[in-house]
Amino acid sequence: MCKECGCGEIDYNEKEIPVGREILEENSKNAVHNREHLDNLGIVMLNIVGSPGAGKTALLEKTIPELANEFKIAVIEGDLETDRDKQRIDKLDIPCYQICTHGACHLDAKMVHHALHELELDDSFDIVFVENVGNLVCPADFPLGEDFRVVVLSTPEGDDKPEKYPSIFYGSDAVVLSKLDLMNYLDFDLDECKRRSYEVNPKARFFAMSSKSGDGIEQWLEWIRWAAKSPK
Ligand SMILES: Nc1nc2c(ncn2[C@@H]2O[C@H](COP(=O)(O)OP(=O)(O)OP(=O)(O)O)[C@@H](O)[C@H]2O)c(=O)[nH]1
Ligand SMILES: [Mg+2]
Repeated sequence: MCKECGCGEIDYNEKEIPVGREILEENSKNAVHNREHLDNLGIVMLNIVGSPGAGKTALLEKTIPELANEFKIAVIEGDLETDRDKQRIDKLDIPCYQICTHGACHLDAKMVHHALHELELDDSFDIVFVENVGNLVCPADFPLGEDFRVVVLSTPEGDDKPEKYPSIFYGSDAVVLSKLDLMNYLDFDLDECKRRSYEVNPKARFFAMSSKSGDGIEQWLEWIRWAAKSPK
């Protein structure tokens, strides 16, 4: 009921906090459980978030072969439908489990818990990459038990995104600016993007790279090597 005029319309200012809070609390508990499970096995988990098409899978396709001699890696893929991303990761010959959310706009810790068990991970593994559902908003509210969250932003999305979607940048440990090879075709200001990212989250490392050409990948790989040995 609308409190402003009593007209019987739904008052969209009313907040149904208890239900939302229960969901988030349940997710937090499951995330803690995932973290304990992985800590016991000595595995570091990275949650890769970003808009649809930002280049998350391409980043994994470029990154994993570079690290395959140093670390044992598994991947959890998240999409609304299809196992297309899993099919791409399968070509790297590493374990991969596809979650289909059938409409949900983000992964939650319970889905990832199930995937971790399906992958039958043991203490021989070092890194699990989770590619979240393409979305620059909702995954920010659903920690999965990861050690690090990485947001992938691509140059065609525009250099203003850290300011416009601050919550996902605020809680991330690293920002990967992808599709650097396309920058000169776009009105994209790299320095401005970096400044905006640091303004929203001074702690997040910023890497500019191209998964196509490989430009800029070395610093990103160095950070992953550090992350793999520095669980939170
Ligand atoms: N030129 C260029 N194209 C890229 C780069 N990275 C990804 N792409 C292209 O961008 C498109 C989307 O890449 P994906 O890796 O599928 O993006 P994604 O974020 O995994 O997409 P969803 O899983 O659907 O959210 C594909 O056509 C890629 O080839 C890059 O660094 N440079
Ligand atoms: Mg993908």
